[in-house]
Parts: sequence; structure tokens; C-alpha cells
Amino acid sequence: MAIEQTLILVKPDGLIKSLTGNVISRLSEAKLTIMGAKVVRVSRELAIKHYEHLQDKPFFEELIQYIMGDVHKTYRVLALVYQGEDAITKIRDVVGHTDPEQANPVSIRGAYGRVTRAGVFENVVHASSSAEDAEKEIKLWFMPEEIVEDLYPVKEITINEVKKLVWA
Ligand code: DAT
Ligand code: MG
Repeated sequence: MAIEQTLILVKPDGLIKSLTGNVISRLSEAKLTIMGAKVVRVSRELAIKHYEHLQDKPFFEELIQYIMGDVHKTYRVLALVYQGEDAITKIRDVVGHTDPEQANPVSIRGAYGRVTRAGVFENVVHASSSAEDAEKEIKLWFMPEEIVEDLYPVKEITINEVKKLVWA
């Protein structure tokens, strides 16, 4: 068994239903270590990159609108990085099947997810499905400084004349 990292997103349906605490409690059953956490307003660009592999699916546009928060009018997701032995499988077990109707009722998606009449899986959470996906997704959602340890190799760059917001 290898030490793995995994990206978990509590999607907008999870936030609007106030399920964040429940989800984190359930994730803690996997006995992993939390490495990063933040609330993100998802841009269309980020949504498309995250679901790149599904762009030919008929439900792609609905999926993008769902993760961006357009469906639930709540424009935020909670992004979490966990690390530990066999992290990807352990988290996927707690999270459950992609389709909430097929998910084990005691899994997060089985307990809290639903399928809309239009056939969209509102399944509350995302969890990485392989080590390759996890690396791609963690690098997409987090900067190195937002994670408590360098999970992947980093490099230092110097950026000149970059505009940045600071507190006024
Ligand atoms: P997972 O989120 O379990 O890794 P996935 O990567 O195949 O599943 O798909 C990403 C999301 O797309 C999934 O959480 C919900 C949606 N989705 C997948 N298959 C679907 C389908 N057949 N109908 C509707 N939504 C689907
Ligand atoms: Mg997936």
C-alpha cells in the first residue's frame, strides 16, 4: 500500500444543504491527514479543466453549471486535500458510487445525493479516482503554498510587475 493524496470537493449542493460538517465527519472515518482546505468560487475555466475528460458527454454542460454553482445559486465549493495510505480507495469507499441511486445508502452519496429529473447526478462530493487524477486535480485546485507540505516537486520563479490584491 502506498501513501497517496486525494482531492475532495464538497459541491454546491453539499454547501447549500449544510452538509459540510457531515461530509468531513464521514471522511474522517478513513483516518487520513488533511493537507489543505479552502473555499473556491469556481470559474468556467476551472470547471472545464476539472471535467476535461467528460467533455464529449451529453451531460457536460449541466455538469459545468452544477459545479460552478449556477444550478443551486451558491457559488462556492469546499476543496480539501487528504493524504495517507491507500487514500484514494479509502475515500472513494466512503464517498460511494457516482450515481446516488446506485450508491450504498450508508455512503456519502447514497445518504445525501439525488438524481434530478433531467438526469443530473447531484452527488454532493467529488473524490479523485486515481493517483494520476489526484496529482492533476490537486495541482489544478491548489498552489503549493496552500498545502502544508510540498506534495509534488516545486520550483521557484520570479514574477515582475504582477498585479496582486492586498488588504487596503
Ligand atoms: P465520479 O465523480 O464518481 O468520479 P465521473 O468522474 O465518471 O464520476 O463523473 C464526474 C461527474 O459527472 C459525476 O460525479 C457526476 C457526473 N456524471 C457522471 N456520469 C454521469 C451520467 N451517466 N449521468 C449524469 N451525470 C453523470
Ligand atoms: Mg471522476
